[in-house]
Amino acid sequence: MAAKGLRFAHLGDVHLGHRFAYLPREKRRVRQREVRETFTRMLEEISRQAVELVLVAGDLFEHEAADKALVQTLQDRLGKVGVPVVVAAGNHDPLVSDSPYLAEGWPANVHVLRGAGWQVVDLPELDASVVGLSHQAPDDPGHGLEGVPETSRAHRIVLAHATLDDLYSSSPSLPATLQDLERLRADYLALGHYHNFHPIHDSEGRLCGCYPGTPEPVGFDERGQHGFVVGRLREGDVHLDFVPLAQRSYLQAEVNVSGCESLQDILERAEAAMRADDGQHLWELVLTGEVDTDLNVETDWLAHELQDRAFFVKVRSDLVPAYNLFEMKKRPGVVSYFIAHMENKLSAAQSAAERQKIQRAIVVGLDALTKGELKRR
Ligand SMILES: [Mn+2]
Repeated sequence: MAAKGLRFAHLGDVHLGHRFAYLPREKRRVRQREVRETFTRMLEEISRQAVELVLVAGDLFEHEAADKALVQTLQDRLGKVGVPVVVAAGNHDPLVSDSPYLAEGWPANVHVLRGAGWQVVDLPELDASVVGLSHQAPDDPGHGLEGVPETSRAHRIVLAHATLDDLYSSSPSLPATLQDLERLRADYLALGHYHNFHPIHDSEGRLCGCYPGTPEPVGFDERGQHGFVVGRLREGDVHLDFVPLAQRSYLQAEVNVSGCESLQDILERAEAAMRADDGQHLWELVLTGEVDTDLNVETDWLAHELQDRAFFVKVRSDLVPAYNLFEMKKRPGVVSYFIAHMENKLSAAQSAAERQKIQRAIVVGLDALTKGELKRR
């Protein structure tokens, strides 16, 4: 007899309690409230979608921010979902001794993976098993992929807060390669840790899991759509629908300011780059190009002037201040010697990063030699 299909929701990295340290205080409160609101809307949407199982792939909340009220809210809301909810702890909500996951009061439908090592939540009514792993500490590298239990139900789901090597290579969370994960023979890989939605395909190109990403984005590298996924497993096939939920987006624009002669010019180009925005989002503007060394590009002032055009604006400078090297080389003495010396280094440079570093060194050196001052460049 063919196994019955399984309809589930997969979410992760909600980061309830995230501090938004880069925002001014009143905007921090707004974003913290929006993270909570989006979590609530997500659970309402999950109820509407009539799923049979909910998978929470870690970083549901941030441990430092987990007060009694937050824990109470989580227990209430997850209890009301009414179907089994399986929760793996991530690096931000690890199972340390005072973890709220170890407190009393979790409803019977919420199965937190509370042990060390790989564990199984057996769900006979769904003919499914969830095999999962929780972080025991923020920097827990995991137990590797040895000793993963066998299961005999029709649907085998693997749930973990884990690093897939090519995505997050610097992070310590359970590093794994696609081949490692394939050895787990999961019908579905419910992963968390990566904050942007990222589908996972097996070596034959078939969809086999995903990172749902943050439902409400929390950082400037979390661009694009944010929400959670509703999935369907049927006879070994995975089908996923992404459900967008986020209230605000993180946007980035490169602003080429070459030729600008004043801060006002730069401001106008930045405003033009943001024209499409309805004023509700969080922007990172990256200034690029070359400007005259006498123009002091104050990124803080620019950000301040742009603040009422969006929810929040941050300005970063990748500018290369430009000296006219051709003219300056004609001067006798140490300046032309310095330029010739650095140009030799430039032509021997092995990478774009090295060239950029040398170009900055030329500017800093010329500041010192011609103006007698060292500026932050
Ligand atoms: Mn996270």
